[in-house]
Amino acid sequence: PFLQRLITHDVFISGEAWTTFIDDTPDLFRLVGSKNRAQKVLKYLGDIVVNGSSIKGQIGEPVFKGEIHFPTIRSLAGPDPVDVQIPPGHGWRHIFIEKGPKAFAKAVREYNGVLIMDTTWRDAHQSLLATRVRTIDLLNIASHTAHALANAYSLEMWGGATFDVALRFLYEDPWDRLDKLRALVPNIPFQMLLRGANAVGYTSYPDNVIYEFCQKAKDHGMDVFRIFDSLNYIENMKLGIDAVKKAGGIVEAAICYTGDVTNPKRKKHDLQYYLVLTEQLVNLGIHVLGIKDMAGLLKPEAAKLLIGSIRQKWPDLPIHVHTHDTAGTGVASMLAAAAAGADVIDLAIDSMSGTTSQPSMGAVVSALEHTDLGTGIRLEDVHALNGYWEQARKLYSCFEAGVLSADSSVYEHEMPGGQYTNLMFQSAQLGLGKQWKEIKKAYTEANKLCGDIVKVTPSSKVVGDLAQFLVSNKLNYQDVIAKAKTLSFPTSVVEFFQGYLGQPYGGFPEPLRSDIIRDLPRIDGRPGATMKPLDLLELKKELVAKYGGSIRDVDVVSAAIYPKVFAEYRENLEKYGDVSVIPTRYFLSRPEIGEELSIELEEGVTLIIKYLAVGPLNTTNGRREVFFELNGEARVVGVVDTS
Ligand code: 3PY
Ligand code: ZN
Repeated sequence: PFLQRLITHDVFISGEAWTTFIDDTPDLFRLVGSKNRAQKVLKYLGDIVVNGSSIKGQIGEPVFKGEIHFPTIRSLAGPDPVDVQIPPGHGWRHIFIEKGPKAFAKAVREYNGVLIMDTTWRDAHQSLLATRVRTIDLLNIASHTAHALANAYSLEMWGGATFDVALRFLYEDPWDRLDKLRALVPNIPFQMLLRGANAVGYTSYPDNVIYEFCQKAKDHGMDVFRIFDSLNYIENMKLGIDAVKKAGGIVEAAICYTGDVTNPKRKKHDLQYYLVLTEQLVNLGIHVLGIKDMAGLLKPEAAKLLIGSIRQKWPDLPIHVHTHDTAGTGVASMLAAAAAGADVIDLAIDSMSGTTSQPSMGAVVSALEHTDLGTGIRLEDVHALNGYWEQARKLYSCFEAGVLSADSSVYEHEMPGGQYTNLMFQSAQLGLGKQWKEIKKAYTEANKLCGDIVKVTPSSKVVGDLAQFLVSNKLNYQDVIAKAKTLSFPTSVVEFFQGYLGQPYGGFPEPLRSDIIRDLPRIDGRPGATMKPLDLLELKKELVAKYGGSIRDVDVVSAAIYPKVFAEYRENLEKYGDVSVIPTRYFLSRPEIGEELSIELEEGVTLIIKYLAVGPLNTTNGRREVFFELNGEARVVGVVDTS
C-alpha cells in the first residue's frame, strides 16, 4: 500500500519527485498509518458484528441508537447563539494560572455567592453507570460545557475509578482523555479525586509513584486535586498533600464524613472529631478544605452544624462540600451547606443526578437564583447541557444498575454512592440479588465488625467484601466474633486488619484483629513508609523493550499503578488500535446491515464505513467473514465466531 500510495501521489506522477520527497511528505506515512488503523477499527466492528460486545458489565444494548442532538448555548449578553468552537475567555482557571493556588483559594473565598463543581464527567457516571462514560461522549459536549459552566469552580473529570475503568474496561487511555478535554476546556479548572497514598488505585503505592503521578497529572492539565484517605488517616493524606503541592496543583484536602454529627448516640465521629481533623489539615497548609460525604449521610441540619462550626473557627478557609443524593436529601443539604458558609458545592447535570449520584444542578441553581447565594450559572444553560445528557445517558442504558428510587436505609448501612450501585449489580450477578436487603443489613454488621470505620474506596471494599462473605456463609456479627480464628476471610479483609490501608481512627478492634490475621505481619504505621521506591527508569526500559519507542512517561505511571491492566490495554491496542474514537453506539452494539457510520480517527482523517453483510460460519476454522465498505472500497475482515 505504501508503494501504491507513492506512485499514485500527484508530485510523484508529475515527475517532480526528488530524493527527499518521501521525507518531505509525512502525509504518505500518515495515510499508510491510518490505513492500518482503519483496518483495526474494522476488526473491532467485525468482532462486534459476529460476537457482540464483550465490555464487562454490559447487559443488553443501548436503548437509544439515534443521532445525538447538540444544544445551542446562548451568549450571556443576549439571545445570540455562541460559537462554541471559540473557547470562552473567562473562567476560574485563569486566576489559578496567572496568580497561583493561594490567590485562587482567596478569590474563591471572597466570591459573593456559592460556586459549583459539576461532577457529571466523573462521580455522576461512576455512581450511576459503573463509570462507563467514554471519552468521545465527553469530548462531544466539552466545548458547550466550557461556555455554559464558565463560572464553575471546577469540572470533576478524572481520578476515582475513571482511571482504572478507562484502561481496564473501555480500553482507553486516561491521559489522552485528560489531554483532549483540556484542549477544549481551557477556562474551567479540572478537578480529580486522588485517593491519597492509593492514588487512583486500591492499595498503597511507593511514595515516588505518588509524586510522579501527581506531577504528570498537573503537567497534563489537572488543576484541583481532592485528596482523601479512606480511613481519614492523616499520615496517608500528608503524602498526597505534599505530592500535589510539589506538582503545583491546588490542594483540596478532604475529610470523609461518616456517622451523624447531630445524633448524640453516634459518638465515634462527632463534631469534635471533624474539627480536630480540620485543624490538622489546616496546619499542613492546604488551599481548600473538602467535606466528602461519599454516602450522602450529611443531612441538612448536620451540614449546618458541621460547616457552620468550621466556618466560625476558620473564617478564611475555603470549604467545598460533596454529597450523594441516595436518601433524597442532597438538594436540601447543599442549600444548607451554602447557607452555613460553604464556598463550593457539588452537583450533577439534572439527568445525571439524583439517587446515588450528586443532587440536581438545575434544582440548586434555580433555588439559589435571585438570592445572595447565586451560582453565576444560568438555568437555561444547565437545561441546554441537560438535553445532551438525557440522550447520552440512554446510550449507556446497558450499564444502569437499576437504582430506581431514593433509599433512606443508607443512614443505617452507610454505603458510598458508587458502591451502592456496584454492590446492587454485583450481588445480582453473584446470584445474591434477591438478598439485596440482606446485603445491606450485613454491610451494617460488617462495618461494626471493622470497628465502625470510614467507608470509601478502598475501605468500603473491605466492608463490602465482608458483607458478601457474611451473606454467602450465612454468618452474623456474633458468629464472626466467635469463629474468627478459623474462618477464611476475603483477602481485602485480612489485609485491612493487617494494616495495609493505614490505621483506622480508634484502632483495630481486638481480639478480632489478632484472630483474623493470626501470624501474618501487622503494620502499625503508614503502609507506604516501608515500601521501596519503584525504579521508574527501569520500568520504562522494560516497557520500551516490550512495546517500542512510543512508550511515554505517563504510560510508565499507568503501568506502575496497574501493571496487569496496562498490559491488557496494550494487547487490545495492538489488536484494535485506539478504540476510543469509535462512537459509543457502535462500540457497544452492531450496526444494522447497510448502515453507514463515520469515525474520525484524528482531525481531518475520517472513515466512512458501511456494514454490508456477514458470511456463513466456516466450520474448518470457526471463522466468519464480515463485509464492509470503507470510504467507498470493499473490505473484508475474518473473525473467529466464539458463540
Ligand atoms: C472513589 O474513590 O472513587 C470515590 O468516588 C470515593 O467516593
Ligand atoms: Zn462521591
